[in-house]
Amino acid sequence: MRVLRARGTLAAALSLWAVAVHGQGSAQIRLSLVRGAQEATIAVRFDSLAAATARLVQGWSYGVCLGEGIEVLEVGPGADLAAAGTAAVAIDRLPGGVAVKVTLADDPARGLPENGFSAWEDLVLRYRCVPGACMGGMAFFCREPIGSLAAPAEFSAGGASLWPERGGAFGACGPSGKVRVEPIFTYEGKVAVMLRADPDVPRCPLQGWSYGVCLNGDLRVGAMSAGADTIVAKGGGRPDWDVYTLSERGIARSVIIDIIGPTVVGTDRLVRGWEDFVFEIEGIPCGTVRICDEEVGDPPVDAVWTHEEEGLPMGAANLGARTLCWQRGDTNFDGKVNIADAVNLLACLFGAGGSPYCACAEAGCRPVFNANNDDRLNIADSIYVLQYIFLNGPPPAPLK
Ligand SMILES: [Ca+2]
Ligand SMILES: [Ca+2]
Repeated sequence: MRVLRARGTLAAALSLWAVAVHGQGSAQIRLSLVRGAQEATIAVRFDSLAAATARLVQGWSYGVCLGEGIEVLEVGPGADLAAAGTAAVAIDRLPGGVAVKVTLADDPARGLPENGFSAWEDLVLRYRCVPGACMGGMAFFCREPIGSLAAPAEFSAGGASLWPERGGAFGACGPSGKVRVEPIFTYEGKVAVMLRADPDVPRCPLQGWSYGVCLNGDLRVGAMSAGADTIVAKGGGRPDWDVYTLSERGIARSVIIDIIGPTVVGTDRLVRGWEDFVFEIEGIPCGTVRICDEEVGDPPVDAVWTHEEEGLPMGAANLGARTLCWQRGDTNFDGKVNIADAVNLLACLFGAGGSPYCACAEAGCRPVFNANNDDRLNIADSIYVLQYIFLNGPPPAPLK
């Protein structure tokens, strides 16, 4: 379980920080909520964990709890449960979710081996988002029993109860599906993390957010700072909680606009693009910057939006990535050396203002622009690129 840990007087305020809490149990089997194969479906999946023993499972029960913004249209057994054939399946649709009870066998000598579940699809829910729903579209395994069928989540094996590990809270509606967090390479040679919403995003007042920045490859982080939009998020000033911590594998970033007051940011504001966080890259980078929901930073944080004391997972599809591999001559940083780079180089040398990336030539990207690897930036660099492309000239030298 990952939480944003806090001490002292901040602790109470930070209880606002609702993270996706993963259930605890005897953990031989993991339950997950995942995006289904078809649009607007949620699948319940089981996987055996590596240490599982081969007890026989006679059945299971669980509840899937759903926020108000999600409306269930249809619910039925998943592919593996349907194929199990002999199972007695009871599914109860309730106002707050769906309760499920499955009996595979009454005899403890029969059943499915506990270590035999691998991406077992148990249940599929088809849903729609209630128009304008904000954070209500969250789906998760219930922490308390719902209806008459389901324990919070339980497997029975040989008369004993197994408490599975529950994970995968699912943001089905609200900003989770409509707002991306993406790293972009800026013209100054830095990486900026932008929050970007679709134009039809539901209007959600967000109290804050957190995410990880996972770094792979040869990327060294220099100075870090809050982004241009976040530093004025609280009535023109900095948010109350505005933290970034660097560890070996990446950066943990978290923001709470207003710990005790009403200041929030609407998702509609994110449609224009919101610069949340900026960091410099040192040296000549080659690697991937990936927004992530993993154990990076100290303390690590989950990738969530916060709204009215709830936390909604951002969802893997909304976490962007950017590969950044500088190469000599690739003056527009798109990973290829072609005529556009020669034109861009000329624009930087002679254009009125030139390309936006010209600023980078003055701010640490000079080796990229110095295509012929001499000690000057001039028209010869552009010609060198053109000769390479059109006249079988030698390629720009490696940067290292
Ligand atoms: Ca290029
Ligand atoms: Ca040169």
